[in-house]
Amino acid sequence: MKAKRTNPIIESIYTADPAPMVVGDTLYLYTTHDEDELINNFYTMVDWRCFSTKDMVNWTDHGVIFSLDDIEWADDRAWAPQAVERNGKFYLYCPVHKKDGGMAIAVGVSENPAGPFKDLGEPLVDEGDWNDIDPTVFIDDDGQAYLYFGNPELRYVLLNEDMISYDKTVGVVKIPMTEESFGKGSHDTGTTYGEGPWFYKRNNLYYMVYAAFALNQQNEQLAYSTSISPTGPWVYGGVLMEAGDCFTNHPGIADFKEHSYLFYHTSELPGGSLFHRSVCVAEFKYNEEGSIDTVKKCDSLEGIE
Ligand code: FUB
Repeated sequence: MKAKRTNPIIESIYTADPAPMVVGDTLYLYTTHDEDELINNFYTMVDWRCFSTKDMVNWTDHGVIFSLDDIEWADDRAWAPQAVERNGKFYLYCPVHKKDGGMAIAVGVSENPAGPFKDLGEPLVDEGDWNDIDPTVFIDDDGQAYLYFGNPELRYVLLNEDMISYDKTVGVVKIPMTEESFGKGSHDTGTTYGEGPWFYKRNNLYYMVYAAFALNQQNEQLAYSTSISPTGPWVYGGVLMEAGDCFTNHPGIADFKEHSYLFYHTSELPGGSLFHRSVCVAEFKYNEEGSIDTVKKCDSLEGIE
């Protein structure tokens, strides 16, 4: 019988906002970290963590790989990150609260997927508003890298090859927030799109998976949209995961050793709450034409070779 791993996969601390990255035969999982003790009864998050596995059952804890202490210009809200590799270096994109107010996107660089990451020294994206959170990064086959982000609006920049600057002539592009693209919902734009985008390509179809607010629903579900171009127009695809007990959810998708996985978070660990979340994973399959049926939260996952 194959070994199994029960959900939540990380039990030692509260973790959220899972972001997988596959390097060779290893899947690295970057997460945020909900502190046990809350300040002002709000998200209390000061560092980013990394875990890795070769079989989806046994996980190595790499500890703190980047933290607010490493970012001189930031003072709070170590929120949902994503990592990517380019030319042998690893880039970790992270939303943070700036010392002089507002949210911005930081980038840490490392020679090693498990860090430690070194801050650029200044924000990568800083529009001076609160929309600059939850970056998702993808390098297309032609070498162009895209950094999407945002709550309540989905926006993107074209990253330069150095991955630590973007094309200022194009600037920050705002995606039209339409019902055709993101479904009719209850978030500020009138669509379901909320936050936590996850951008990738499979079989020449681009996917945008995100936390979404359905009509008449308080908690976030996961939804997805697709496009035949990396910059849209996006077409709403449907619900990827139903809302649960936790106010937030956050998708992270990876193909690993011929299996497709959706990482998400819940409040399932003992003592769990909207500010004490825990990362889980479910396996799923794509339909032949690329659509994805709603994925059920699951109790446990079978290991792989
Ligand atoms: O974890 C803090 C914030 O809550 C993230 O940035 C959002 O995606 C939501 O999960």
